[in-house]
Amino acid sequence: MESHSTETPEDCQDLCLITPHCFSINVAIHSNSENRRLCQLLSTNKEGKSEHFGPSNYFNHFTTVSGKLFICKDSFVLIPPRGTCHQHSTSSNFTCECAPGLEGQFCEIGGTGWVKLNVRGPVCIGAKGDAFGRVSPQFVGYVAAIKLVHVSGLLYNSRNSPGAKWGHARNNKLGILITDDQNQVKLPENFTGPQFYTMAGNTASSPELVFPNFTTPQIVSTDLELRLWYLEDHNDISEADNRGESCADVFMFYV
Ligand SMILES: [Ca+2]
Ligand SMILES: [Ca+2]
Repeated sequence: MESHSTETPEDCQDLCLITPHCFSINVAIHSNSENRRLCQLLSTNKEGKSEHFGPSNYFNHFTTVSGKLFICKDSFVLIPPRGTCHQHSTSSNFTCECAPGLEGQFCEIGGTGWVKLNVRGPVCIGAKGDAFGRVSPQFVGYVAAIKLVHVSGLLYNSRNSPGAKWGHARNNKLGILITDDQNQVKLPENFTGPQFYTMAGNTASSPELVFPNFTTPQIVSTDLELRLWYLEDHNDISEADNRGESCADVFMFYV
């Protein structure tokens, strides 16, 4: 289907994941002199056309399970980021430690629906001083929505204002922004700022803040860093009189 050269088998897998109709890959066992390996993207898998696949001295063949997991059929199993698998030293069996929310021998079960991102306690969003919270996906997949479930704390947007979970207590508008690691706003979609905003189904005091169904599901990987900001802190506008923090569990909806 297509040939590329990549540094690692994982890079080749990532290419396959974002290429429509790619169901399996061949990755050269040996790197070339520039430390790169031939990476072939294939539109079929071993089960589909087995006569084309046999043990090879040149390639490791990886195939997808449930469209998300890669398994090396001919030697060992692996694949972060859904889990890490270790072959037993005394047999050809192996054990996989799965990412949170996943299970199965190959970590192939689960990973759809709401999956919690923060595994070491809630993520806290401060009100000033660039006190954003950080969170990253636990595994690769397509994500269609994100939600925050309030755990504790309130944000105060001025000295005398009452507190709110997600924004402005007096007008009940929302003030949580989700950005990338360059502080570019990704959610809410079509955010124009700098004002507090509204989003159907949510208020500043809702138990949950749901950024619903993105226009297009986004592929996410474990090296993605999302930042959760209070709007005034992100914009560096009127933050000096702010106080408090809001702590939440963060979930992504995998499809
Ligand atoms: Ca700031
Ligand atoms: Ca303020």
